[in-house]
Amino acid sequence: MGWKESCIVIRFWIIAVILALVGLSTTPLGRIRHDYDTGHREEKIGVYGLGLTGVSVCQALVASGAEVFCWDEKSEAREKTENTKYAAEHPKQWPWKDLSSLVVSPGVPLTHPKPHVIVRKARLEGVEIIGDIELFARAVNALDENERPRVIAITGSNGKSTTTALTGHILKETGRDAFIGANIGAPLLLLPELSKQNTYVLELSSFQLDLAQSLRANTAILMNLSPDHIDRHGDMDGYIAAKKRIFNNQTARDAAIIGVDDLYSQSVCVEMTARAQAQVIPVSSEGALGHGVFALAGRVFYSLEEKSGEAGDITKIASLRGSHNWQNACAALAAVMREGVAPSVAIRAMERFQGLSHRMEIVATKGGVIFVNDSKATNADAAARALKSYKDVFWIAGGRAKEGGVASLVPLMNRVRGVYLIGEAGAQFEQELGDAAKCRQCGDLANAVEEAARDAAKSGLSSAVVLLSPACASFDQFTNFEERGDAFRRAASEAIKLNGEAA
Ligand code: UMA
Repeated sequence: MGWKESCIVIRFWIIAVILALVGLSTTPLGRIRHDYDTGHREEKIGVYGLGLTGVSVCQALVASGAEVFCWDEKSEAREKTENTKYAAEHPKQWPWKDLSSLVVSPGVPLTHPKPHVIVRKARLEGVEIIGDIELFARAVNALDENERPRVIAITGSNGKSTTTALTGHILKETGRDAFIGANIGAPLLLLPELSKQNTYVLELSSFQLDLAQSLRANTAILMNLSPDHIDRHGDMDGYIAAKKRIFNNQTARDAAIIGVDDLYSQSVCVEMTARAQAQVIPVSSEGALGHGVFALAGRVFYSLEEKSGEAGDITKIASLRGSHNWQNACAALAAVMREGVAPSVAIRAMERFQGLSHRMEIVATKGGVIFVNDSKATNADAAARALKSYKDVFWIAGGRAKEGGVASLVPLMNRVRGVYLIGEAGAQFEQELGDAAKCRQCGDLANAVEEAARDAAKSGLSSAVVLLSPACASFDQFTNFEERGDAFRRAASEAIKLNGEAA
C-alpha cells in the first residue's frame, strides 16, 4: 500500500471512530426516541413521577423538542434519568413561571386523601395538570378528521383488562393494526406512532381519566361499577365521576358501550341515553335487551339498529369462563362490530383467545385439584366473580383491604370449604365472614397455599379448587398484583411437590 492509500485508510478509520463515538453518545436517546409529536416543541414542561408513565412521558416530550423538568420521590427512580436529556431536578429549581404544563403520573393524588404538594404548587402557579393520556389525546386532536387513528377506550371496576385484551385480540385476528396499552401492558406513549390505519385499544383507570381532559374515544366502554379506589376519589360519587369522563368529548358518530348488570352503571346508561351525545349500546350477561348486546347462558346475541341475531355460543371457551366474562365478551363484540367485524367472525376469534395472566388463570393441576391464580381480583366484587365460577373452593384472600371489605361475599361461602387469610386484612376478613366460613390465619401466601393445597388434597372432592382471589391490594406484602400472582404460581408448584401424588 502506497503513502496515498495509507492516508485514505487512516482517514477512513479516524472518521469511523468519530462516527462510532458520536453514535455511542446518541444511541440511548436514539433508541428511546419514539414517534409521537406531542406538539410541545420548545415548551418547558414539568413531569412528576418517574415510573412507567413518567419515563415514557419524558422520552416523548424530549423527542418532540420540549425542555423537561422532572422529579420522583424515590431516588432509584431519579437515578434512571442520569445521563439523559431529562435529568431529575428538584421542583424547587423548576422555572414555574415558564412551565406550560405539569404532567403527573396516575399514582399522584389530585384531591384525596389530600392533593399532593406538587399539585398544590401547580395550582398556585396557574400551571395546568395533565397526564400521558392527555398528551396522546392532544396529538390525535391535532390531526385532520380523516387522518385520525381509531380510539377504543375501556374502563370499569372489573373486567376492563380482559375486555381490552379480547377486543385487541379480535381486531388483530381480523387483520387490523390494533395496539393495546395504557393501564395494561405498555404505557400509551410507547405504542407505535399515530397513523390513520391504527386502532388504539386503551384500558383506562379512573386515575388516568382524571388527567385526560380532551380525550375523544370513537368507542368508549364502561364495563361496570363497584366501590374501588375510594381513598383516591373521596367517595363513590367521585369515583363514578372519574369513570364517566371516558364519554367526554364524544360525538354523535361515536359509541358509548355500557354494562347494565349493576345499579350504578344502569344509572350512567340512563344518563348517557338522555344526554344523546353518542350512540349508547347497553351490554348485559344477565338478561335479554331490546337494544344492545347480551349473553343468555353463554349464547351471545346482538340487537342493534341495523342488525340483530345470534353471534354464537361461548360456553366452551376456557378463557371466557363465568358470566362476568360473558359480559366482557358482549362489550368486546359490540366494540369490534363497530370496526366492521362480523359477529360470527368475532366469536371464532374469541375461541383463540388465551386469556390474561393473573385473571382466573389455571397455573397447575394435580390429582384433581386445580390451582387458580386470580391475583388481579383486588376488590370484593372481582373476588365474587371468581368464587361464583367454582364450587368447592379453598379460598386464599387478604392483603391490604379495600373499602367495604368482604362482608358482601358471605352469601357465596356455601361454595367455600376453607378460607386461608393473609396480610393486613386477615383479622378484619375473619370478623366480617363470621360463622359463614372456616377461616385460618396463615400470615403469608406461601403458608396459605401450602395449607389450602393440603386440605384440598385431603378433601377427596373431585372439583377442588385452590383459588387465590384476594379481594385486596397487594401492597402490604408485594410490589404489585403481578408479583403476588407469580409468588402464588411458585407456591402452587412447591405445594404439589410436597403433597406428591396425593395432591
Ligand atoms: N410517585 C411519586 N409520588 C407520588 C406517587 C408516585 O413520586 O405521590 C412516583 C413513585 O415513586 C414511582 C412513580 O411515581 O416512581 C410511580 O408512578 P405510578 O404509581 O403512577 O405508576 P406507573 O409506574 O407510572 O404506572 C402507572 C399505573 N399505576 C397506577 O395507576 C398506580 C399502572 O397501572 C399502569 O400500567 C402504568 O402507569 C402504565 O400506564 C397499574 C395499576 O395498578 C396496573 N393501576 C391501578 C388499577 O388498575 O387499579 C389504577
